[in-house]
Amino acid sequence: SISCTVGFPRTGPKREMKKALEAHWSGAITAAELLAAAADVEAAAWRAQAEAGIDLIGLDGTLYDQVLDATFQLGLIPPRFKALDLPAPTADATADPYAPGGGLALYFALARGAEGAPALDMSKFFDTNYHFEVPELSDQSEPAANWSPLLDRVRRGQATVGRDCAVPIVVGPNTLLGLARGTFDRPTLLARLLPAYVQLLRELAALGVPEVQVHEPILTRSGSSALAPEFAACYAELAAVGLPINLVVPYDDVEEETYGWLVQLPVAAISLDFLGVPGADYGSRTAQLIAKHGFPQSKRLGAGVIDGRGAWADQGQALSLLCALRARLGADQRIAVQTSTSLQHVPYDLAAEPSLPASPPRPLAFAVQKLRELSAAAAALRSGAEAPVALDLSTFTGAPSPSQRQLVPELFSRSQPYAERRPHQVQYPAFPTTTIGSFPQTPAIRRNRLAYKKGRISAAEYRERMAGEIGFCIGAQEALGVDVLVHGEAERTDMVEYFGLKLDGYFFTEHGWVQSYGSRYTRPPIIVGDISRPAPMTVHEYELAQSLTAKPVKGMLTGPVTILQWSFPRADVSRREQAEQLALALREEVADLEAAGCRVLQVDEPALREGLPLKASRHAEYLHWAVNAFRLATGCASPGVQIVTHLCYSDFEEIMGAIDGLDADVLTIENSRSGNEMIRALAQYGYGRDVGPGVYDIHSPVVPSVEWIAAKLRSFVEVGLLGGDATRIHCNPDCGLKTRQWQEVLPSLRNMVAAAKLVRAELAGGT
Ligand code: THG
Ligand code: ZN
Repeated sequence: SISCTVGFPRTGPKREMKKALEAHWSGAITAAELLAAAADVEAAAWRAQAEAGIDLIGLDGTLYDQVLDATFQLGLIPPRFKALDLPAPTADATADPYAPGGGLALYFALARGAEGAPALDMSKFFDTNYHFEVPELSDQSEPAANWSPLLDRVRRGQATVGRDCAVPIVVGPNTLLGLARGTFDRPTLLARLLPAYVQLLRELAALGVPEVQVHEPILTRSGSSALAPEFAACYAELAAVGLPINLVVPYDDVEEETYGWLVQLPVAAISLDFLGVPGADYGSRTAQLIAKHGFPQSKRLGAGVIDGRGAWADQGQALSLLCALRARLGADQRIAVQTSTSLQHVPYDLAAEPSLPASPPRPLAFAVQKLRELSAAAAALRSGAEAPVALDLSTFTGAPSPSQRQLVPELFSRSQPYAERRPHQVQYPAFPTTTIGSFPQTPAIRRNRLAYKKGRISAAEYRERMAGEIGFCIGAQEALGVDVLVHGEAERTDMVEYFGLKLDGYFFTEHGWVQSYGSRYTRPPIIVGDISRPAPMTVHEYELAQSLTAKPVKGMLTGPVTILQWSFPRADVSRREQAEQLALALREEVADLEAAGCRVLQVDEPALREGLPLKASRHAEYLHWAVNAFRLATGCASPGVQIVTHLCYSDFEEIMGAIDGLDADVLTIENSRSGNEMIRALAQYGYGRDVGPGVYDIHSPVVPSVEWIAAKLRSFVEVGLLGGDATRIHCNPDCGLKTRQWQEVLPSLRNMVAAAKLVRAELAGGT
C-alpha cells in the first residue's frame, strides 16, 4: 500500500498567500512577484509532503479558489467580463501562465468584481465553511480552454518532488457543472467540456505524470445516481487518453445505487471518504458499502481514512479500518491511504502553536501532522501489522455513539406560545427600525485591541476605550432616531472566537488559520471538552449600553449551531451533544441578560443552513437537533422578552419548517439581493411571527435612497406579509455593519429611518 494526498492548505504556514494577494491588489507587488510568492508557498507544501514520505503528492495550489481555476482555464467567462477594459497581460506566456487565458486581472475580476461587472457569487463548498466561486453557465457557454496555469504548476511540482510523486489535481467536469448556476442543458455542456478535459489529460500525459486526480465530490449529493449516464460517457472518453485516473469523491459517502456504477467506471483508482463530517451522528457508510458489495480488484482503492477536516489526531482507527478492508478485499487489493478530504480545511502545522495547553484530552493533528499519519498507516499496512482494534466493516460509520442524556421536554419551549406572549413584549410603531448588531470595526478599535493583546495597554484601559466606542454607537443611533438599539460589538473580533474565549472547553490557536474564501481566513477554535460558562459573557456591555438610553437595547448572542459549525468539533461526542452543551451555556446567558433588564434579545444563527447534511435523507435528523438547540438556548426567556434571530442567506425554502420551529418572536433575514422572493415565500408559507426583511444590501457601498427603501417597505405590505400589520414588520439592513465604514453607515441608516417614518405616516394617513 501507498500513501496519497488529495489537497493541502494553500495559505502558506504564515499566511504568505494572503499577504502576497493583498500586496498585489494594492499595487505593491507585480503579477510576476505574486506568482513567484505563490510558487514558493506551493513548493513548501509539496516539500513538506515529500519529507513526510507521501508516495503520490496531489499538487494542490491556487491563487484564490480551485473551482475558479477550473472555470477560468476552461475559458467559461460570463459575458459581462468580456467587455471589461482590463489592463492587458504584459508578460509573455512563459512568464505568466495566466496571460493566454486573459490574464490575472481577468481572473481577479471574476473573483472580486470590477467596475460594471459584479463578481461571481460565492457559495459554501459542500458542507464545509469554505466558499467557492460559483461558475455561471448558459446554453451559450462555449469553453475555450487554456490549461497553462495548471501545466505550469505540474512542471514546478515535478521539479520539486520528482516525476514519480507529482500528481495533478483537477475539478471534474461533472462537479463543475453541478456547482454552476444558470439555465443550461447539462449533457450538452458536458459534451462541450469534454474535449477540453481530453486535451488537458493529453498534455499531462506528455509531461510524464504517473496519474491525474479528478475530483468529483458532486457524487456525494442526494440523487447522484441519476448522473450515471453522464459519468459513464465522461469517463469512457477521459480513460481513452490512456493516462491513469484517480477519481476522488470526498465530503461524504455515496448512495448505494451510485456505488454500484461508480466502481465500474473505467478509471485506475477510486477514492472514497470513510469518515464524513467530524462528530456527525450519521457518520459515513462507505465502509458498509464495501463490506456489502466489495470493490473491484482491478482498481486501486483510495481509502480516505485519515480525517481531512477535523483537528484530531488519528488514534489507531485508520489502521483498524485499513486492516478490516484488507481482510474483506484480500491481500492482493491495492490500497492507497488517504485523507477523507483535502487538508485545505485544517490549519497548516501544530508545531506553530507552542503555547497551546500541554495536554489536550486527545492529541491534535493539523495538516503537517496528518501527513505523518498517512505514511505511518501505509507503512503499517505494508508490514502486515495487526489492527489495534478489530473492527466490523459492516457496521462502521465513524459516528460517535449517541448520547444517552435526556433533557426534559419543557426546557425546549417558551412558557407561552407566540400569540399569547407577543402582547407582553415591547410594543412598536409601524416598521420599527433596528440594525443587525455590529457597527463598523474601525482602525481605532482594531488598534486598541492589538495594543491590549501586546500588553501596551491594561485590561482596564482597554475596557474603558471599548466603553467609549459603545457610548459613541448608542449616541449615533439616538441621533439617527433608530427604535431598537444595539451596543455595536466593538469588543468582539470574530463572534465565534469571542464566545469561545469566554467558555470553558475550548482551545485557541495563534496561527491556526483556515481559508474561508480567497484571501480571507478564519481561526476556528477547537472544542476539546464539555462546554460550560464560568461567568456572564455579554452582560457588562449590555448594561453599559442600556444605561445610556431610554430606548430598548438588544442583548446580542451567537446561537449554538453557529458556534458549533464554525468551531472544530470534538469527534468523541456527537454534534448534537455539543450543540446542547453550547445551548445550555447560552441559556444561562439569556437568563442573566433578562435579569439585567434586557427586553429584546437576539440570538443569531447564520450557519444554521450550512450544517445541513448533503443527503436529503439526513436533513430531518439534523434540523431536529439544530432547532432544538436554539430552543434550548432561548426557552427560558419570560413571555415578555422578545427573542430575535438573524439568518444570513436568502435560499432557505427547504428549511422553512425548521425556521418556523425556532419559535423566535422576530426573524431578520437577508432579502434585498433577491427581489422579494423571500417575503413571498414567507407569506405563502403562512409564517406568522414578526419579520425583519433586510431593506438594503450592506455588501454594496451604495447609499440606498429614502425612496428606494420606502418602496421596499410598501412592497412588504402589498405582498401581504403578516396580513399587512406593519407593527410586526421590522425595518433593518440585511446583515451586520462590521465591515462597513461610518461614512457609509450614517447616511444609509438616516435614509432607512426616514423611509420608515415616511411609510408610517402614509399608513396613518390612509394613503
Ligand atoms: N466567522 C466565522 N466563520 C465564518 C464567518 C465569520 N464563516 C462564514 C463567513 N463568516 C465567512 N466570511 C468571512 C469574512 C471575513 C473574514 C473571514 C471570513 C475575514 N477574516 C480576516 C482575514 O482573513 O483577514 C481575519 C479575521 C480575524 O482577524 O479574526 O475578514 O464571521 N468564524
Ligand atoms: Zn447576516
